[in-house]
Amino acid sequence: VEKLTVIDTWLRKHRLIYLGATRHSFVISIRDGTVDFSGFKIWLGQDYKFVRAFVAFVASVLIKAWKESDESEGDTEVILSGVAALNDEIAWFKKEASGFGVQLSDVVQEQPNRDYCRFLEGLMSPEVEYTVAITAYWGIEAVYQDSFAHCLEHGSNTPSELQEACQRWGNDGFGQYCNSLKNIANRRLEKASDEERRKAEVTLLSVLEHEVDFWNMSHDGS
Ligand code: HMH
Repeated sequence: VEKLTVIDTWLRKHRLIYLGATRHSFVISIRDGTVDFSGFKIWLGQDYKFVRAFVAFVASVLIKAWKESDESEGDTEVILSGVAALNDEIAWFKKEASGFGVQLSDVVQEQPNRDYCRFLEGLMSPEVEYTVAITAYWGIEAVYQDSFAHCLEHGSNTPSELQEACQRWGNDGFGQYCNSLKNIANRRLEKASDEERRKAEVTLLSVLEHEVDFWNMSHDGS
């Protein structure tokens, strides 16, 4: 019997919390085609603001990887490709916003988004271990990958206007990217102290909570 990785153990232990973030009612409404386009536009504007802070966070993870002289040469390349992808992502947000008539310069960051960005800022501190930061990075990406892939699965009824957004995070290539992040995080977590592992677990749970609050901005009620 194969031993479960640290992350797979956590995903079992916190399954309902994980599903709360990846099968949120907003995501389900995209998948079943009942989504309110005004909610999608809110998400678009808010996520654009989030991604700008996320770029700085991913850059901070890159610095942490670089500072670990062991084994992390492959890690820095994986993280760098993530930074490069975010460059395209920002261009995509601008194009998508203009298509949906969302004026990005007018978007005011809502409180849950501010709270999430503040949380990321905390993780950028040099005091936060690489293992904790890379686990958070994986979690943040995995929630979008899992959520949007669900909107593309056989039997989904995602509106054609939203297909491109779902493809952006739901495609197989991005799924493989998330898997490389997961492998890095697992490798580090296996070697980490109990205390560091606990910190990473708590941080992952905070990520999932912030993701739920983020979806709630576009789909309040439930
Ligand atoms: C809120 N979580 C949020 N926005 C994103 N763009 C990502 C995760 C990236 O996957």
